[in-house]
Amino acid sequence: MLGGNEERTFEVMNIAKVLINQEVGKIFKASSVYQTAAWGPIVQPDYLNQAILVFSPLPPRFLLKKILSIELQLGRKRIVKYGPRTIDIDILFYGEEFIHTKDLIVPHPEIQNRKFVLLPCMELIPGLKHPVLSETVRELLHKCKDELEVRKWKD
Ligand code: PH2
Ligand code: MG
Ligand code: MG
Repeated sequence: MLGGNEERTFEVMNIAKVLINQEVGKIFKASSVYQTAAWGPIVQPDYLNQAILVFSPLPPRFLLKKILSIELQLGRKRIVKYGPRTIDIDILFYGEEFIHTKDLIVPHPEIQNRKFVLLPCMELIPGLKHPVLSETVRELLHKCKDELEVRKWKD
């Protein structure tokens, strides 16, 4: 999932997709871009979020490394946890695999609590089964109680 809430976010998201295609794997599908109210403890501008479905030959730890390096190339600075950022690239799912290491937990532990994640995923992988919760993305979205606004974004 791509996200960010600074002025250049939309442009940076587009460059991120070019780099992901080149360095991570082919982007097979991309969801609409959504404008989403900021989730979490910090008052900050709305985010743009977009889910992408990538076919990558990379094993998870190399995938993570690549993504972090793309974030850095694009000027990501980690200043405040949950705070504003130009670009954030998160691995939500890795097929239907469960991964739990020191640096990486997949599926992302908060998927089921965030409508800004589930709604874009619904466009790409409604039937994917969450390997820990044993429910599909469609089922998780129907049950999700997050009421923050998520709507399609256009310029
Ligand atoms: N990312 C955050 C904090 N809050 N809210 C939305 N809507 N979208 C995000 O991508 C997001 C957020 C950083 O952890
Ligand atoms: Mg994130
Ligand atoms: Mg992140």
